[in-house]
Amino acid sequence: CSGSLGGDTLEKTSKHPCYSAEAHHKYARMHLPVAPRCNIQCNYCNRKFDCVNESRPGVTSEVLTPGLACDKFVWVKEKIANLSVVGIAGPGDALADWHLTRQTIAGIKAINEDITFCLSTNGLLLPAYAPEIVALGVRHVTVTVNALDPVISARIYAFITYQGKTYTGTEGAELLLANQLAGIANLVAQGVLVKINIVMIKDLNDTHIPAVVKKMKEMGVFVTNIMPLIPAPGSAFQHLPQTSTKEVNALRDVCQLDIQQMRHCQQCRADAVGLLHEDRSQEFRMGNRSQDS
Ligand code: CLF
Ligand code: SF4
Repeated sequence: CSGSLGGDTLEKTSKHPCYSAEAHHKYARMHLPVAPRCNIQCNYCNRKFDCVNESRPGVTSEVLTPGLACDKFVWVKEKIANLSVVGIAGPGDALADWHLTRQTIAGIKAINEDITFCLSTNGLLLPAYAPEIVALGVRHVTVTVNALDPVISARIYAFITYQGKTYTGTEGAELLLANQLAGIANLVAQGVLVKINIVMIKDLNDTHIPAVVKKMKEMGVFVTNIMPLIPAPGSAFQHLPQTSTKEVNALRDVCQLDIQQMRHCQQCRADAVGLLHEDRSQEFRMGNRSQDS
């Protein structure tokens, strides 16, 4: 369905610094860290640190309530005129406490109708919330899909918690993948531009990634973003090597034949503010706000 993917969405995409390589020098994004909890455990993540889905491993400086997030949006928008995107990328999963993410988006929409919203998620709860996400007007969603093969996934995810039950091994991996695929299909069918993040882990999912990319292309996603593993301190993968830029670029070159590759990702913090290559998160801490007048 392209009915909901109107000129408005395309114009917003042209000003989205992650979805448009041209836009990333000109337009800023801000992440609002309103989603601290997660419903799965990736072996590369230590939840005391930011979500590796969308961030480098560093402690998010603050977790905000939806009300404070709206205040922060007003503050940042006043100071950064070219702010085009508000993203929710953890520090946990944007859908694990959906009511917080929903309230934040609804609150900001009431202040500024034109801002573009963006969500990043592991996808476990997409089948449950895709209709609401679309109804809220969100047209840019990132899903991290690290593998299709449940045997490989079982080595990446320690457990999945879903509807009050915890699943491990291939059982958990199959459940996560089924929900990711159903959620992505639902979003694509409703005109949402889906970006797929893939964490490249040497000797684990690296040779499998081209198959993941092909499947995502078949599903109609907009772009795939292969990112290097940054093993978070304290995580199960903390002793694995960080994937090099050279290795990531070589794999992107292979996958580029199937679908466009994002190559300018900065693996941002969950409270990142500014252009992608600048980190103004500390300048815009709510805790510092009283000194900024
Ligand atoms: Fe944030 Fe992610 Fe939206 Fe961008 S980041 S939720 S799509 S607004 Fe961008 Fe940062 Fe890479 Fe993410 S550079 S980590 S891809
Ligand atoms: Fe960490 Fe994000 Fe994985 Fe959750 S989805 S365990 S927050 S990297």
